[in-house]
Amino acid sequence: MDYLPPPWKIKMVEKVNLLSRSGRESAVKEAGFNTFLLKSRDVFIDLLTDSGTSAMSDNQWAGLMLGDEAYAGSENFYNLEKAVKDVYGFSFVVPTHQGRAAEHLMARALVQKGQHVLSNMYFTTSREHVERRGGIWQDCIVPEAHDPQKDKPFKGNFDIARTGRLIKKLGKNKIAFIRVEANCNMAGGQPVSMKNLEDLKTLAERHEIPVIMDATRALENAYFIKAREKGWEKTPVKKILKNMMRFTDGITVSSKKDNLVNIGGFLATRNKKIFEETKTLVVVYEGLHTYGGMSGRDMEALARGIREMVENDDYVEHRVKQVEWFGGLLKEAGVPIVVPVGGHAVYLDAKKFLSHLPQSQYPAQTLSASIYEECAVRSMERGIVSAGRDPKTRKEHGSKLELVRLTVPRRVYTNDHLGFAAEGIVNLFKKRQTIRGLKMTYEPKQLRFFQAKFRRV
Ligand code: PM9
Repeated sequence: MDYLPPPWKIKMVEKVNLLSRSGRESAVKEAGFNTFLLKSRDVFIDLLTDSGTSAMSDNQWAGLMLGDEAYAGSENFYNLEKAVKDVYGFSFVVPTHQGRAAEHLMARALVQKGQHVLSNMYFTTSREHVERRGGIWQDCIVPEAHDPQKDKPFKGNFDIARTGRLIKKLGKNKIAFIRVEANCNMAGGQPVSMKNLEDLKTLAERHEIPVIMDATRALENAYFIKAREKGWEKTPVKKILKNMMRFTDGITVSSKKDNLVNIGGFLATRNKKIFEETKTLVVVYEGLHTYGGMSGRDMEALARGIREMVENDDYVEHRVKQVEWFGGLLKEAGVPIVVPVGGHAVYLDAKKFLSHLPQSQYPAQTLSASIYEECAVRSMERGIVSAGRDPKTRKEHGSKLELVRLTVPRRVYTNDHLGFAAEGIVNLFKKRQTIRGLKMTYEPKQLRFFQAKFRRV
């Protein structure tokens, strides 16, 4: 059978409200046309993010009751440590309250002022922490990643030749670490191949540069390797995931995604020096090294989520295929999306959708606000606003991609919900010429996309 229905059933539900058109217009205006500033109660279908929005299983909820809230040495920490070791293969684990905290510790431990970090493609918070250390970020992703219409299986791959040239030019001492993001978010949720990971590690090892993976969505990446890379078709996703980790020296993880919890994160490594440094730092910035900002019950739900995501391949297969199905509805109707569809989200190509708007009028921000007005569906801008500014020169980083992300939370929405969202977006596409652009009226200094405000041009 080709079609796999959700390998779970619904035990509890949460009511949502559908606000009237005029109610939505006032709500988004009040939010400064920034979907981050909308109130959750005004949103019918929330595709803002897959971060912390998963539905936990009965087994995870049961785990919450077993929280050991001791300040030190909580039983739940050891369960978490064991789950990370079994599933990801790392012996040293530092818990953090969420992903950016793991990035913060890693950047503090590894980056000296003036050093570079080479990445396939930046993530907002990852780059911010490196730049705060005085580091310089360099994207080295394959060129096809910048072309939303190019249908290639591994658009998250590193451009190995360019990376090699940069290492030669800069010298190994000028490079703090290589950061590879699995299922690369800003590129449209695009995976990295096993071969690319292996080539990257070989190159890095030759120059003694550590490779740190952002493994936030490594499970979904592992599924793509199974589905698309020769030689891996018959291997369980659990084994593929562990094999990916062989080509890294450590990982940072926002557990609010793959790991199926509402809060949490960790970093893990096999490198004793990195472990010692980050373990020292965690007590300064997060909490004791056996809780790192999480409660005991949160760590228990996380330990269970990590095991659950790889119990068999059905969960992740359904997850990725549901996102693909949603993208297919839009593509068939002629709506421009990034292809192939990513692991966690469908990305609309706002440059094409609103081709009458210049990038200075924020097409992706505009489209995201208009989708909400049209059908009460919340999405996220992933374009020039998210790209932000260089902290020194204050010049805009700029962005070749101008995307709107429709992110699918895990185990939360049925295909009915996604069908409703697709229908609203297709209707909007038919009247796209009537949509006016935006002007920014308030810009925060850092990570501006979270809080910036706009008005209609
Ligand atoms: N990602 C997302 O919606 C939530 C915040 S939006 C800026 O995609 C990666 C690849 C992420 C990520 C968060 C983080 C930070 C690190 N790496 O949000 O701090 O996608 O847990 O993780 C968001 P935390």
